[in-house]
Amino acid sequence: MSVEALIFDVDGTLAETEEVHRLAFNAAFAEAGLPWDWSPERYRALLATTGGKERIAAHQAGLPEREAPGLAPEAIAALHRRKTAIFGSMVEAGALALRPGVRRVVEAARAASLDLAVATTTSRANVQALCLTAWGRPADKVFDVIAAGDEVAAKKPAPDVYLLAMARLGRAADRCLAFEDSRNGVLSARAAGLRVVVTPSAYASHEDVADAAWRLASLETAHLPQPLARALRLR
Ligand code: XBP
Ligand code: MG
Repeated sequence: MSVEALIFDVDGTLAETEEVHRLAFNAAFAEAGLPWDWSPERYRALLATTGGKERIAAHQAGLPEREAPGLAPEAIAALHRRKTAIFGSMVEAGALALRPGVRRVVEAARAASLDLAVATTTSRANVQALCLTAWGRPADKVFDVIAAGDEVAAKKPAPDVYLLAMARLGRAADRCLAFEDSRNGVLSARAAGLRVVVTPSAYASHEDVADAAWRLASLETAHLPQPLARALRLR
């Protein structure tokens, strides 16, 4: 297996972000005077819709008519901008840590001269916040390429964001490996022709990720499949 580039999902893969996203959504709702407070169970169901704006719209669409506030797309976008700002402050305050093994894999990939990319549904601002706190460096100093949700026509499980990452890397799918945590992410990467390493996140632990080539508990060195460990020169 020839591996020249690693392409990482962010939410759930680099860090267990979804609980922080949930709290940021709820804080933005409270600030806006909306009577919405997503429980972990409700949020787990809502994660079937990728993208924060799309998730808010899906929630509103599922409410009985008399309970729906009738938020137009611009109002949803403004609410989501506030949620992104709250999420950024929470990350800056130390709400997130990298998942086990992630730091070592990224360091080893650099040392082995592999390219590093991000293919995420979330915004560039959120990737930046995570990189600044977890690595103490801006996102473009950690990753060679960043492809984010609002830069593509269709979010995961569509392949668009992975295709964009590969186009920016200038690499074909058979030279890249995708890292994901969820079913929608695995479907997106597979639709782009990529092999996938999946490390299911807390919110995605129940999902069917059988399309991934490898399912691991984490990216700690002991769990890495031989071809990946070899490409990273870890074993
Ligand atoms: C993650 C998401 C994101 C986050 C929130 O999916 O669906 O929507 O929950 O991010 P994946 P925003 O990990 O498969 O990319 O609110 O910034 O959209
Ligand atoms: Mg994810």
